[in-house]
Amino acid sequence: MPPGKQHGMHPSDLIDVDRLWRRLMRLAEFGATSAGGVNRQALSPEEIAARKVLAAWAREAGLTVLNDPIGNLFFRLEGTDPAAAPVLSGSHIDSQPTGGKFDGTFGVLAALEALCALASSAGKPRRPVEAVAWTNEEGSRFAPGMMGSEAFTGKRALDGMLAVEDVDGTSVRSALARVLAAEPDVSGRPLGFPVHAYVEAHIEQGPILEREETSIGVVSGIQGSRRFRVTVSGEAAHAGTTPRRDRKDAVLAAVGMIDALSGLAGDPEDVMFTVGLFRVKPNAPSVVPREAYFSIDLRHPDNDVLGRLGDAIPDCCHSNKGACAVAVEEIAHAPSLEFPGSLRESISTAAERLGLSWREIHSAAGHDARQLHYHCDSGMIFIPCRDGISHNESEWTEPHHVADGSRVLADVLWELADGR
Ligand code: HGY
Ligand code: MN
Ligand code: MN
Repeated sequence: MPPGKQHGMHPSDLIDVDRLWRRLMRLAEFGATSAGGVNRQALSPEEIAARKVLAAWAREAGLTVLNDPIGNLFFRLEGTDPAAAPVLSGSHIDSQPTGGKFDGTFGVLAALEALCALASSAGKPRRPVEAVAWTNEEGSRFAPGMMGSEAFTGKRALDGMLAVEDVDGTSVRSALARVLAAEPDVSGRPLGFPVHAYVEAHIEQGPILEREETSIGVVSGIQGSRRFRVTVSGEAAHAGTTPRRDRKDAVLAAVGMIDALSGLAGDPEDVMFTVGLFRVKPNAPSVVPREAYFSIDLRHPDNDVLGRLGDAIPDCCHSNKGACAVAVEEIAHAPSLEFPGSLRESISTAAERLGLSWREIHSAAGHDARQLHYHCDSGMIFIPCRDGISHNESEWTEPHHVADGSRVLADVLWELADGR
């Protein structure tokens, strides 16, 4: 019986929107950039500080705070049946280097708000309900991303993740040790446990909901993605004395590869092809580059297209290497997926009961829900964001969208925890 239902109330009635908005703005202070965005990269000092504040808010509401060996952070509300597999909801608090205030953070704080609302009420759900902040969803500092949810679901082994280093040579292992050492008062728990269902609330990171003035996106699925790293090896030489015919210029070779890959990707609208990271060695103006290292982020909703294009990448690089050498490594491959209809229906029914407009929408962005999808019934709730902008310091959404999304989430979590 939802808290207060005997008085015709629903969990969504207990959401404190002002508190949620204040907390979103407070968390944005950790890693705040001068342009109004957030640079709170995974396992950074900024993230350690933000985790402390989240844990304090959770404890204020009487929730139990736990972490696991990859640093996922959980906030648990006990149910009347503590042995039952919990309902889980959350997202991530790590950001891109020039990220926004809401990507990930909205999902973590909306889940925490739902738990605070439920904890403040008289009733208790049958199942425990937990909020989670997954470690390193973005993958901007340590690649690939989604380390927390992949380790939790067993998709990727923890040891391989711990060895990954950032551009300064700091390993996940050492950065993670600092995170866990900073929260001695947090109980540890093993990696992974059975979950009844997972729901993630997130800004759309696209323009559709805002353009159509629709309040809630019921996410039908997530498009597939493949991530590669390419290392082009040439030879350092004097920029003034070395004839171009004798050079092994890694940057010119890389540029040729990227141009050819862009042509391979074909239809500019449909295939998402991005080279977002590009590093040069020795990166000196008067030295012919001996190495170029770049990322490829390839996405498409059709797994066959994703397969065909991704499989063509190594040959395309090799056929454009010229006098250089090239190594192509695929670091992540996540197929396109559809969320179960049952959860989609729970979300749309909750939106309708709250009198909110909704529509089904496919996620072009990746989320931790894509990993949980193979662990338990999973679903996502989108809210509009201004001009569809994200992974950008001007990312924004409105308090009423935050209110709508968190209310739908609270009712869906309660239904999952107390009903089905
Ligand atoms: O890249 C993504 O789709 C996610 O925002 N990390
Ligand atoms: Mn995100
Ligand atoms: Mn993101």
